[in-house]
Amino acid sequence: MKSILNYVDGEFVRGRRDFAAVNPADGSTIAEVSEANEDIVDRAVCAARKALRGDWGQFTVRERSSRLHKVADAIEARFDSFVAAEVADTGKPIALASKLDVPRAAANFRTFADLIKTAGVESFQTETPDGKSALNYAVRKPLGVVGIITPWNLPLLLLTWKVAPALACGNTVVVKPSEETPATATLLAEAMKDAGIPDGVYNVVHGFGPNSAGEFLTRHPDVNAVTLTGESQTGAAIMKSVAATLKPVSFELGGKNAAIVFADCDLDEAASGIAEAVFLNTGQVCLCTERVYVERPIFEGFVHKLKKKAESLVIGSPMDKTTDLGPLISAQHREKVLSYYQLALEEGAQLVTGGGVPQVSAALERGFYVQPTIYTGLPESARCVKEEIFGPVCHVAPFDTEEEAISLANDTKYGLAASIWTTNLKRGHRVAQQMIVGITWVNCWFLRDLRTPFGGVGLSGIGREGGMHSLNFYSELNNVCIRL
Ligand code: NAD
Ligand code: 6OD
Repeated sequence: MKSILNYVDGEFVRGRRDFAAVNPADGSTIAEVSEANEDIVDRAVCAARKALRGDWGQFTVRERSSRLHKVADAIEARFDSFVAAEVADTGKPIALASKLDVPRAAANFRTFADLIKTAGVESFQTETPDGKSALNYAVRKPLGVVGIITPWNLPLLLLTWKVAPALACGNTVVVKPSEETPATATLLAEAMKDAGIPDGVYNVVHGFGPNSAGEFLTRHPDVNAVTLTGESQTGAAIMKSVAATLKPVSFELGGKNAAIVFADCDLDEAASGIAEAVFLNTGQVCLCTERVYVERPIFEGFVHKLKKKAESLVIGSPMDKTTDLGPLISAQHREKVLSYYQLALEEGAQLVTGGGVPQVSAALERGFYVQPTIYTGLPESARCVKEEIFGPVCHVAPFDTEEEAISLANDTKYGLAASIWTTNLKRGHRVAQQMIVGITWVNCWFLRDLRTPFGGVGLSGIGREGGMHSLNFYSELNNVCIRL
């Protein structure tokens, strides 16, 4: 059986006990993962602290940038291994991992490698009371040791989305990948070695959240900042854990994202776009749409088209290049999603399609598959309309006016993403600007430019990452004021 070990100070390290990594497509155990106890987490943080004082701390920005490009090269050189590891851990289709997850990991390193070389800082010439002046300018410095905690849905993409800017700013990191998907963070350690990243700069500790590696890391007094992508309640738990040491946090959390479809949209484009937004990665993307509001005159036609899209998705083995929909991440998550499928009916929903477990081949019978599912007819107060389900499911409801659509879309404690579907450009701008979210797409979804602000409002997060926003989170600015 393959072992997945912790990575501390350039060495692979075994913990005191193991837990199983399971392939969601067939329920088989693919590896034994070595859980980091508190001592290993402490060693990782100490190694990261020591590395700040070593070569890494002396590197020029140009040198750091060049090493980060080499990390991207090393990921590309191991492309097939990263894809295979990500597919086995998550059950996502190989086509998706090859098109999205692994290329984005390399792009994350290249983007921040380039950005750090050109990033400016503020400067002001200041008039002083005596009629003379002073010069103020800010100096960018690393925060120190950054604790990075990531989820299972896009494991490598989301890990590198934080590791790349943290390293670009000169920090060292200890990462705690999700217990469900430990493989690619560990493989990244090999890419770091190939790229000449000094030992101790990138460390990996495996384990769970509470009373395990996640909590040991976030409460460690020598960690300078914590960044999390995960559930909103995990953000709340980590906030408590960092409170005693006042660590800065950046949280990218859950969502209950809405799409608004106006009668003047391109109906085929909207149906395709929303099908992707609901079902990509089996609905396990924080940005996925779970609430669709459709202007009444096109409601029936839109539901019909979305149903056809859902029913045409190929459910199957993640290793098959034609598969659109893989399994959910775990048996436990499938129970959760199926319980919402049941709850929707109890809350009065009409089932348009799906609602259960699909027929799959004998080899996949122990996998965690569910059907892509569409409901209509729920009241807005229903739990299925309010709570994040994180599966391939949406509720579609009609609306009559633009104001009503805006109010329905914004009636949530979350605020991550929204999409607007209209051919009226003025309306697109007007409605988009009223969405209470971190990102609004018009006639598209999950179209990313890594320089733009990314984050959420309310239960969807604290802070923004992306481009300069990431550089600002992962650095301390020291303002220097010189009397001239
Ligand atoms: P999760 O919150 O259960 O776990 C995320 C990570 O936090 C894991 O590594 C876990 O071990 C760790 N963790 C859990 N409790 C902890 C604690 N008390 N202390 C320290 N670490 C702890 O999330 P998940 O189930 O892995 O991922 C799905 C969730 O993530 C969904 O809610 C989804 O919307 C959200 N998400 C958000 C974004 C975003 O960018 N906003 C992106 C991806 C996923
Ligand atoms: O594209 C990104 O940078 C990003 N953070 C995506 C998050 C997806 C959530 O599952």
